[in-house]
Amino acid sequence: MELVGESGRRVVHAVCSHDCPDSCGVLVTVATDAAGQERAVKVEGDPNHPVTRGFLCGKVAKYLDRVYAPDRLLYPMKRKAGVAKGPLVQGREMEAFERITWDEALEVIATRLQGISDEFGPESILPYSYAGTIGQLGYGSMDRRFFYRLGASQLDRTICATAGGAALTSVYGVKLGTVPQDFAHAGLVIAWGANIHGNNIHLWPFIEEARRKGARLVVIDPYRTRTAALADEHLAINPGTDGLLALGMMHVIFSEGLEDAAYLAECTVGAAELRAHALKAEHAPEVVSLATGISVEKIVGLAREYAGCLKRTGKPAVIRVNYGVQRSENGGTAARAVAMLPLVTGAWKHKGGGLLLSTSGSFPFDNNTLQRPDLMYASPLGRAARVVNMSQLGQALTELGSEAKDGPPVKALFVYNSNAAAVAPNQNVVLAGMRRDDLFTVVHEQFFTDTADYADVLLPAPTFLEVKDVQGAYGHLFAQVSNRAIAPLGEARSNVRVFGELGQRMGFEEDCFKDGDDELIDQTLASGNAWFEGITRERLEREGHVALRLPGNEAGETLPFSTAEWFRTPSGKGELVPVPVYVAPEESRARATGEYPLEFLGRKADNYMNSTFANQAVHQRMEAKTDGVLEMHADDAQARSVQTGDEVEIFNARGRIVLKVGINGKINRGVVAARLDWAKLGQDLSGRGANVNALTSERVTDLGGGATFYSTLVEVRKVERPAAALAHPSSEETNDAA
Ligand SMILES: Nc1nc2c(c(=O)[nH]1)N[C@H]1C(S)=C(S)[C@@H](COP(=O)(O)OP(=O)(O)OC[C@H]3O[C@@H](n4cnc5c(=O)[nH]c(N)nc54)[C@H](O)[C@@H]3O)O[C@H]1N2
Ligand SMILES: Nc1nc2c(c(=O)[nH]1)N[C@H]1C(S)=C(S)[C@@H](COP(=O)(O)OP(=O)(O)OC[C@H]3O[C@@H](n4cnc5c(=O)[nH]c(N)nc54)[C@H](O)[C@@H]3O)O[C@H]1N2
Ligand code: SF4
Ligand SMILES: [Mo]
Repeated sequence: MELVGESGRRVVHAVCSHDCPDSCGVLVTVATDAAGQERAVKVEGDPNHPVTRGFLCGKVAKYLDRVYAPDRLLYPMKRKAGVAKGPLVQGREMEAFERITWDEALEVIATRLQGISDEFGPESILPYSYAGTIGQLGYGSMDRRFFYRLGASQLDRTICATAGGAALTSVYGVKLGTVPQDFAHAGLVIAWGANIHGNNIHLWPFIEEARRKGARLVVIDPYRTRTAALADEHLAINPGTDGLLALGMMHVIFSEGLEDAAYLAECTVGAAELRAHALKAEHAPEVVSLATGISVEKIVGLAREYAGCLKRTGKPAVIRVNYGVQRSENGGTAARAVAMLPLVTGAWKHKGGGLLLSTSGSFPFDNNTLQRPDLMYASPLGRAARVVNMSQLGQALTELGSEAKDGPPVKALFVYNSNAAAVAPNQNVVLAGMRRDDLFTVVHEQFFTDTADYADVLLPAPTFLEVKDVQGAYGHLFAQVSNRAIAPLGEARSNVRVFGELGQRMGFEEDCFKDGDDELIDQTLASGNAWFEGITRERLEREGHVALRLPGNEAGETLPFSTAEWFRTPSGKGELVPVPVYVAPEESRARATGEYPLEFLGRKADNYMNSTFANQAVHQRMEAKTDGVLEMHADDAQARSVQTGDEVEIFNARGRIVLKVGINGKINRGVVAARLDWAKLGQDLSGRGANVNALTSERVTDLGGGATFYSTLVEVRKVERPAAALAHPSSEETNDAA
């Protein structure tokens, strides 16, 4: 979709490719200057998109600052001989790198990967990527083909959503949920571990609409988020205890006969077992209250309000559960328990009722054709390669191939779509691995990130304005094409192009390494699934977005799990067995008191996207109140003789970071919180770059092998600076005092 406007300006339909449920429709205005040079001059929301409705979040509204940032990576580079890997001073990175041509870069990479594969076996090569872009092509297409054909280790992409995904799949068989528009018809909205206002802003107007019609919004989050502050009620739950709260609610529901017996009988298996389990004394509100920190009255009140919603208001209740719940050791079980609630009450039957974790399972993309896992059998391995869990990158880089773990060591690391050095847990071990001289590291990036500082070869990547892609969403049901608005800046090359060219350079003869963007888009849309019927590239190019053909969806009337036909489990029904058994996280106040008595939440920033945007001044200004701050309760601060503005060291056995105390009433006693950002912008006492992930562990979740960012214990102590340091405050400290 391209409209020619006044004075030769073009308006191009694109899609925000950031890892956000909203997948906004975006309109990019492109102007041509006197020299014939094209430049994006405006980025705005597409008013025709039925869910994202013409506005962008604060992060992406300022996108041209990112696209045209003076510190964008625009050329391939290699590390200068003799320069050690490790954090570089911002703005002086070129002291460590020298510019090379693409030809040289591809040649060096192909030669080194071939040599490493010959000597150590192809599994000693590890790709590392996540969601720098969630476009189908950019997220995983040619890159997957390349690494499969190479025989490289497979990466299990667990860092975000696999525990919740496994939970939803175990109960429902598929990741579907209440469509965002229907939230407007709910009588009660529960935001459960979901920072909607910060992370999923396009759901908010539908919730506001429901509230105007009388609905209440209840937020369950240990932290007083923007969402919680705007809600009717905030239940500041103790981290990691959500499964127990859900069971406590079921205890009340079953003991008071508030369940929907007819729906349970028709659409579920295991209702009797779940009922007996929920009614156990250990799930009585009095017991649940002790562990969750929520009063008996509120637990009982919430259960009654939730289950009685339809009767009381004529409208059903809906739960927006988000991934916050599952970043905890037993987060898979917790997410299963929460996901069972609308099965117990039958809320799915009514427009506006149910539960939304993710709608990603609604998009039947053909990933086999797009990613070609069969190419593993054409690799030198001739079999499926070993699988490495991305949430245990530190172990992979430091232990594989040693006595601790067999299999080949990791000798080459290829990072793209990810700032691994900032986002992976147990940062000190990750960085120790990345510092290895014998590790060949390639990083494909837009900026000199924390990870780029460890690269042997650095490749420039484009932003979403510079590439074409097709995209689904995990927060709505519209497929969209993102057209290329402007040519890639400098010598930036897309993920598709880089891996296609590398494949050819390495002598892979399969034609699939020559596929272009349009061919890849056609392939991934051609799954033949009825929900994609009539959705072609040409139509998406014409219309921008097209509604998936789920039953009733085009009229906005799709009601997943309203009847038994929707379930994709082995039994064909909602599966309530095995019953969710609550266990407190090993790393939590409930299980381990003593040395590290505070629960630490290394949370996402409202104005960054994971670590993305954290280096940009305009975003830093928006986040200034909380970036670099340890948010804590006044009592915990007092017990440590610190107050707002004091420098403190937050530490545990894995690492330490230094932040300034902020006592702002957003967190309960016993819990502290800080924001995810770039490691090299912060520092620990020895001056090395570190961020919140210096404190997090590589322990994985009970289901799905996910990261457990929110099961972290720490202690906090005041930093006593030597007098000399205090006498020469940095400019930042001077500003703070002013
Ligand atoms: N502005 C902004 N938007 C984003 C992102 C971002 O970084 N910034 N990231 C994007 C990505 S990758 C994702 S996956 C989504 C995630 O979006 P969300 O699923 O909303 O994920 P989180 O922010 O990790 O967690 C949500 C909330 O869970 C709370 N929480 C922590 N532990 C617990 C617990 O044990 N129980 C409960 N009930 N709550 C808990 C946190 O305090 C947080 O406010 O957002 C996306 N959108
Ligand atoms: N402590 C803590 N840690 C967390 C989380 C948390 O809440 N707390 N959240 C976790 C979650 S949910 C997630 S999803 C992960 C996110 O982890 P990542 O996916 O690594 O997220 P980002 O930090 O946004 O880094 C993405 C990088 O991709 C680059 N990029 C963008 N587009 C392209 C492209 O087209 N090509 C290439 N080659 N690169 C591109 C961007 O410049 C950016 O540096 O972090 C996890 N880590
Ligand atoms: S980050 Fe999310 S809300 Fe912001 S523009 Fe992108 S898709 Fe929309
Ligand atoms: Mo994520």
